[in-house]
Amino acid sequence: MMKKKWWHDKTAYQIYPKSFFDTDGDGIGDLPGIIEKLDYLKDLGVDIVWLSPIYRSPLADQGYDISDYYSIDPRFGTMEDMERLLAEAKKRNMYVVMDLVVNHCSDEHEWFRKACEDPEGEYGKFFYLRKLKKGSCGVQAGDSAEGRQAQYAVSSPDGYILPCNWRSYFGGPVWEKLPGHGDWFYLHVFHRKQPDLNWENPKLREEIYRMINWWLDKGLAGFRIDAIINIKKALPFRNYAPDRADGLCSIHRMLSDAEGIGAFLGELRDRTFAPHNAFTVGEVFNEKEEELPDFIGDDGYFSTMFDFAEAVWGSSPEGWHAAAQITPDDYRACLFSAQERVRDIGFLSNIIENHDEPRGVSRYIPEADLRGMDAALRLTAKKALATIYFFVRGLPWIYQGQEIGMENLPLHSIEEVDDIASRNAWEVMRGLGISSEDALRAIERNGRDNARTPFQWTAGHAAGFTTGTPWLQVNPNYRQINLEQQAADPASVFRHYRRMTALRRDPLYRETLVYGSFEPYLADDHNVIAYLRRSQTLTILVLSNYQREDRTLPLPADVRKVLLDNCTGSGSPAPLIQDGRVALTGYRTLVLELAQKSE
Ligand code: TEU
Repeated sequence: MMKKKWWHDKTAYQIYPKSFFDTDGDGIGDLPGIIEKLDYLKDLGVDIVWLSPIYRSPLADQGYDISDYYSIDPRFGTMEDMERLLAEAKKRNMYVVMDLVVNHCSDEHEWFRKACEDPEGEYGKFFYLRKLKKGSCGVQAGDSAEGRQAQYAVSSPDGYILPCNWRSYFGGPVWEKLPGHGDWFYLHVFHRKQPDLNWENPKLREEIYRMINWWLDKGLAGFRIDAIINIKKALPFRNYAPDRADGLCSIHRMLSDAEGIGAFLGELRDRTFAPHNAFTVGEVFNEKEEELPDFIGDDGYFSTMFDFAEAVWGSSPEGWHAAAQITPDDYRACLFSAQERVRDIGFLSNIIENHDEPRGVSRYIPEADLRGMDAALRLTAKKALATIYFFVRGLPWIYQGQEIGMENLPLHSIEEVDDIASRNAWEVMRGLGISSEDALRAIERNGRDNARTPFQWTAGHAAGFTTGTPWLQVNPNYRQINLEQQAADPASVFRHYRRMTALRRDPLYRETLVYGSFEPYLADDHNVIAYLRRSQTLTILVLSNYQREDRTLPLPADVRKVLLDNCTGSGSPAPLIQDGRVALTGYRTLVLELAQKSE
């Protein structure tokens, strides 16, 4: 039995500050806006709030490129605002975690500026810098290891042979010329304005720990930890067989070779998080199977980590145009395999979307279904998805706007797109000859702007997000989808989320919903997504007819009580339960308390 932790029975929420609520009319969300909305979040049933980065930044990657870890970017507010937010959250028994972005910093950080001044000095060693030579690439030097290395080598546009042929997550080689130098280059696995920090250097690690402790001493409850698996590179730098015509290979290929990240993560935990009993959630892709207990076990590197099984399903190394669209059965398989994988090792953090992903309702409800639905069925389907992910074992996260069923943003031209990942995907697809129409559709389905359009508070100007001009366009559906309208509608997605958080907190059911076992039900039944949560005293069944067609489904035991019905408030008749079966209309989803087996 895992050790009980203070955060296990909580509900968490991710705020993307730039698009949450703007109080000074500059079209950018800010800290005073978050403070103003704390009561809204409390009423929704939120306990833990993660803020995407608000540190000083040039916003080359929307704040995931930090130029000063110790200050708040003036666009979002001041350190006084931050301290006020911490105090106001505390008054409401809410917990604030910030984004910890330490695989890289901004190229405008003073460390990097000093590295440019003296690449061989102390700050040059905070990064991966290499003095390179010109030469010819692709030389065939036999099939020796060196030969293969040589044959995959790539060079910079001006002929310098690069230390490795890895491709940045945002496209192109991971090596960029060091500003002010002709033959010095620096590594960046993300954007060229995000130079990687050299975690092999203990002096760099000490600086990072000092900063983390400074923030934890301020009263932060913990951190969401950005891209952390990338801090351990497979060294020395080596080439891998290219996986595209650009001669480069995916970072994931290198990460599968990287060994020993635990030394860094264990030291990080022991020097910062553990002494503060901090809550931490790792953004971890590519972890190795055997590492799971080390990552999120009782004394793991992190308290929890996100389940990305559903988010990464169907992605293709070729590009966004080749990504497969997930079906309900695929979604169920991902959800269940993630639960099976973690079992009693620890707690996953469960999501249907975040600031890097498309809107969950546009991804996990089949596009054909969603398009053909009338408004009522659309609502039912959104609440079905909400119920299914919310009650699996682990910590449920709501991403801003998810609670009102915000949808993907329709696009008419690449000019509308802000996201650097989407713009890179556009170049890749167009370079492969994909039509601009198909490339734009692929960006609509996969782009990060989908989750970054302003929160839709009202049907008024700019959806009530700002009195000015929003930094990114508001989704044109804001008159149909906004909080003000949904708060007054008992059948709305918002009111359903509020019922879900209330059920999770209900003293009668909390123990079972938090610590109960997870047991798939009807796991092979096409378009049915159902599972049991069992404790010593209670059995709860989550049962979803996840399709448009009606279904009558068998029940594993007598029903004692309908705890939640995604058609509440919609005028639909109560579900017909008789002879051990339940009749469910399209996307009807129920949470049922069942008679215990012994009864
Ligand atoms: O993302 C890490 C990451 O690797 C994936 O989310 C994905 O590869 C990336 O979003 C590109 O599509 C984190 C942050 O969540 C993301 O917003 C940042 O862009 C990235 O790290 C760099 O800090």
